[in-house]
Amino acid sequence: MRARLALHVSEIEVEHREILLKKKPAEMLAVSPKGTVPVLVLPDGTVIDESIDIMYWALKQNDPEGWLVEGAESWLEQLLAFKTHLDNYKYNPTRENVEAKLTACQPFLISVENALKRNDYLLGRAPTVADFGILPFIRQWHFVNTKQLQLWDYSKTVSWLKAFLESTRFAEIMQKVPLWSPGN
Ligand SMILES: N[C@@H](CCC(=O)N[C@@H](CS)C(=O)NCC(=O)O)C(=O)O
Repeated sequence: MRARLALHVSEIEVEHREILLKKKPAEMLAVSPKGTVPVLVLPDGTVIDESIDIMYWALKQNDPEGWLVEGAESWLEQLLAFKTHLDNYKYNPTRENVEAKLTACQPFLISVENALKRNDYLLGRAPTVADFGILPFIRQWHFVNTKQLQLWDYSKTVSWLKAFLESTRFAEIMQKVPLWSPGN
């Protein structure tokens, strides 16, 4: 989602090959054996297979809305720990220590809420790569735990997320793309 957001704002045309994770095409694994999406293959054969790297690559080509700003990298680094706790929560089939896992997510969410109390976006009055790099994970968190955001009163975070989910850009990147197969 965040790779798509950056490719969208930078107006870089890509051949979008939608795949099924449970049926990864050999063509994808040949260029990126780790088997995660997204994978971007450049015309010269260079492979970029981390979403954050795709964001930065795209924005370095063209950054019409000024998403690349100082301070964004520090937010994106802080996100890593939150993402680990979120994944622990989401993918733990036994649901052991659910509360502890949720609590582990809290410091990052509090930082986000506090930043949004000061400004409309994480780094000021306009959204940047920090907002768009983080929002997809706040969306995931909201889906796995809608109640918690209300319980803890993260009202600024909820409004920020809602505006993102209702934005034209979000609607455009979420448009359904037919599954790719080698013949099409
Ligand atoms: N660090 C990678 C992680 C990407 C990732 O984990 N993607 C998931 C889908 S959202 C995936 O491809 N999982 C592989 C699988 O489910 O087989 C990135 O951000 O690009």
